[in-house]
Amino acid sequence: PAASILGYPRIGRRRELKKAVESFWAGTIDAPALEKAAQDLRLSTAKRLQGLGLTGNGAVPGTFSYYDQVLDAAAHIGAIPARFGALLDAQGQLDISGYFTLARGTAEQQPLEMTKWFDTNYHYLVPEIGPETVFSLTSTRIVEEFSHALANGVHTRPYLVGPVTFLLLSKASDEAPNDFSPLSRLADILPVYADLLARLAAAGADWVQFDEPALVVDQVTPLPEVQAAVAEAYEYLAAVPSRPALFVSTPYGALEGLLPTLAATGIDALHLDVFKGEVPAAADLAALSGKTLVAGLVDGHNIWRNDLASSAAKLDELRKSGLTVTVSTSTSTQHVPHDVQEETQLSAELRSWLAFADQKTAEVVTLSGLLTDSPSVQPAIDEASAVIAARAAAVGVHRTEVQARLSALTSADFSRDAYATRAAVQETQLALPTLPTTTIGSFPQTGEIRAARARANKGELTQQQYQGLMKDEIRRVVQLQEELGLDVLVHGEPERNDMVQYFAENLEGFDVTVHGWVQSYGSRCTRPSILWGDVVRSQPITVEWARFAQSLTGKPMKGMLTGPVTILAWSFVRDDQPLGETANQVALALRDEIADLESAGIRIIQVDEPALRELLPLRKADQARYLDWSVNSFRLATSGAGNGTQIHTHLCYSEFGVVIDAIDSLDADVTSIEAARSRMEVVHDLENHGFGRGVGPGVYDIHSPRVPGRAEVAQLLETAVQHVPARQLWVNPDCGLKTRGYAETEESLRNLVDAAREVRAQLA
Ligand code: THG
Ligand code: ZN
Repeated sequence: PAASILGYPRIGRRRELKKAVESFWAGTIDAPALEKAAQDLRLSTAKRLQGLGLTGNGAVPGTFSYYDQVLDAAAHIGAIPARFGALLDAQGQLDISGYFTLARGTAEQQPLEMTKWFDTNYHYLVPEIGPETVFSLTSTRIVEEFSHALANGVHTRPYLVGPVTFLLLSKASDEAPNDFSPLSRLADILPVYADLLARLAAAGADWVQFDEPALVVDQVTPLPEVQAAVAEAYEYLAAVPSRPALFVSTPYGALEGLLPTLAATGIDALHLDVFKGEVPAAADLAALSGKTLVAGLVDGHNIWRNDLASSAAKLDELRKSGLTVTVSTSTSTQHVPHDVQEETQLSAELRSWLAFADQKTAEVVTLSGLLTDSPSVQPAIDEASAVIAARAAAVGVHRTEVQARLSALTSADFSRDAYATRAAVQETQLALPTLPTTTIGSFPQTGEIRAARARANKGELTQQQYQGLMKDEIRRVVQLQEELGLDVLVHGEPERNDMVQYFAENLEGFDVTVHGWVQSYGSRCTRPSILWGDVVRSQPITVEWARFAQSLTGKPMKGMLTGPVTILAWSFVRDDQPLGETANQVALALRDEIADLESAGIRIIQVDEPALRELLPLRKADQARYLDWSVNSFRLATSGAGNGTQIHTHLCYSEFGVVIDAIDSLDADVTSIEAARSRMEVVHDLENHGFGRGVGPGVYDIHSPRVPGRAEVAQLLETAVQHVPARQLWVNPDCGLKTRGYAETEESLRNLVDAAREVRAQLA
């Protein structure tokens, strides 16, 4: 079909799927009711997409998922770790409960590990593959979904993560030998993919989409091995005697070295991301002769209205190749909300700049009109150009006072006095014990807190009543910490809905959505803020809360801010200037906030950057430049602090080896990091690197309700002091406590404080 999209949001316009899945987990609906809800959602989605103009056979993608697309591939081909025992039914099939077991674990078994999907905020489940994995067709869900849609008048294009990406994203199972590579099992999974192809053909499917995004990123596996795998996989699948046409998609960047490899196979259509990637050279395009080239022109990852004129120019260039060209999105639109028209609280002006999934579908359909030289396209192109020009000139997009401040910056604004100088002042002023104890910032967000916020938003509580309730909560949290004997306290952040949205709501240049939910993982969603204009802090944001919390205790109270990189990473960010420039604008707002916190008597200020590792570019060649601007923005935010102000930062996710130089360059006085799940492995990275500042490797995993014992925490600390000098070490959980309950939080922190005291005594 001339127009198609790679994928569509699955969660539902009103998060219908989230609600159905969570009801099923809670036991309030049964499997048939869940399936009915899913069917209704799939069908209404398919009809909507048809209505938007995706009409040909195979134009509507079959990208529904109950939880995750990588898990779906594992569920279809039998990649079920042995540690889960017998999950299959008598027919050798994985039912919906077994499927969720892999995603959520059991009392005995950890779920599959979760990790980030390319450079997005979506998280997938990591399959575990070993020599022992027995591959077989353990689900035919995509065939059934195709048949159901067809019976209801929509000829969809079934979707599965392709075999090469599937194996490249997998990890070796617990049973596998050290040198095992999941890719070595390629020949064993291909027959299962082939079986699925035959069944899809028998069901009447004209097309199938295999998603191969792993081919656009630099892999640990050497390129020749990846090339060989791609050639083997797609020659094999193309040779399946009765099959749908093969559509291979390569979203999230330029395909580069693997384009000729795919071109040499018998696939029928190749999708290229020509939004983020480039239009390939003529010689590369020539190699695709006989195939359809699917041009991913419309960005599936960010929310800005497409520059149709620029897309039309790319399309023109591609059509010069003489290939059959069709139009699509650069990636699945699962990364953006459903429909901008739902956001009636946004100004009509801002809405006109945006395109969510429905608007992107319409853009694809519009651009496909160029393929038939339809005269009706030009007015749409002109309109898009006019809107983009209007956006550039709109009030608030470029503000002279912000520009002036940025251009006046000098290198002095990016650095503090030497760490040793600062540390000496801080040591005297703060007078903390060895192995000081603290928490990352948030305390449990109880049902009462959420209910109070909901009532305040509905106008059922006055702002004063709401703030009163939050202050009560802060009092309780401070008192609890005093009782537990923690050394550096936090206020617990009850007043914040989300660590990014809270700042977005309090800064100019941002807007937030009401229905703009985007799936983060499984049934969990976030509502990314929209960063559209130059950033200005018109008044202090956190200062009164911090001042109040500090007034309740003689111990140091940490001021809590979210860093510029994380604010960018978890928002939809303007595309009309370099990210580094936008980050520096946010940094200046935070710099002012830090100055105000200092004036309010706050002596320790934490600037969280959990997303620092997350935004690292996929191609190695782009990484240095990213680390440069991201580190600089953090330094700009924090370098105005006086020597006596201790700057903390917190980073989530492991793999510190990769970014430890960057962490060092942040020049924070104290850095807390996730380490509990990796059993303190991070201390080796710190030791090898010679990390010289304060550091708090997390001593327990907050992602699980399990309470760590005192002895267990003490042992982790004993390990830590063997590799990192005790005077540098801090004791803290490995992340915020927002998602935990109070009972386990209290017990865990008690053990943490006791363990710190025990090891402190040993050291003395
Ligand atoms: N905030 C924002 N973005 C994020 C995270 C965050 N991106 C990455 C990471 N954290 C994703 N992790 C989560 C964890 C929990 C939830 C969502 C993403 C979650 N969401 C609630 C839900 O779907 O029910 C909705 C929360 C709400 O009501 O606001 O629990 O922390 N910006
Ligand atoms: Zn964290």
